[in-house]
Amino acid sequence: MSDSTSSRLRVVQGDITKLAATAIVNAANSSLLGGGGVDGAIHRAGGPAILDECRQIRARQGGCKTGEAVITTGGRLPAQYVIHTVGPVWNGGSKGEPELLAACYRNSLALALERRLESVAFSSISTGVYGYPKADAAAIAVREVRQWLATHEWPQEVVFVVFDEENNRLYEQALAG
Ligand code: AR6
Repeated sequence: MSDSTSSRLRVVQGDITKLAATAIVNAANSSLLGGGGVDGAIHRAGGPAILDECRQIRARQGGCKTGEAVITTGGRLPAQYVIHTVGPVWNGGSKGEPELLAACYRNSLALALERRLESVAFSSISTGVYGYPKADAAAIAVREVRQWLATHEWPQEVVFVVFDEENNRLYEQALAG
């Protein structure tokens, strides 16, 4: 990794709803109608404007498929936008989970490029209720974001927001490797 790429990438431990990034990335589900985990926290903190826009997207394109991403307002969040991506449910690893998880990162970054978003903060997609093994998920997240930053100017900065100590350690390891 070049120095210019590593300086555009960091790990922060805490609540993603408090982060003043240009966009934060939500671990949503295909309905786009909200749920528990980070999704629930984002809708609670951001208020009803986010769900309103999710409903409009649903009406237009029928939700969001696994591996894809859509963008809405951040409502009352410090972040301007929320990118909603739908991670794969872990099902043993031979059902295309790694490719789908990688697609979540790439498709979210593609939205950031399209809109020239300065900074994007990712939650650890699929590593909660969806049960993706955390070390493997961290390795995929770091690999995809590094590859993207090495070849694209936007977003200018990416933050991995980890909630728990275990993920913090795993991301630090993945970034050091
Ligand atoms: N800030 C940052 N990270 C968080 C926060 C927070 N406030 N809260 C939880 N995490 P999950 P998934 C971490 O379960 O596995 C929802 O119901 C958490 O520790 O939120 O992709 C959706 O509607 C974990 O590492 O998402 C879907 O139905 C990570 O966020 C389903 O869950 C992701 O955990 C998606 O499951």
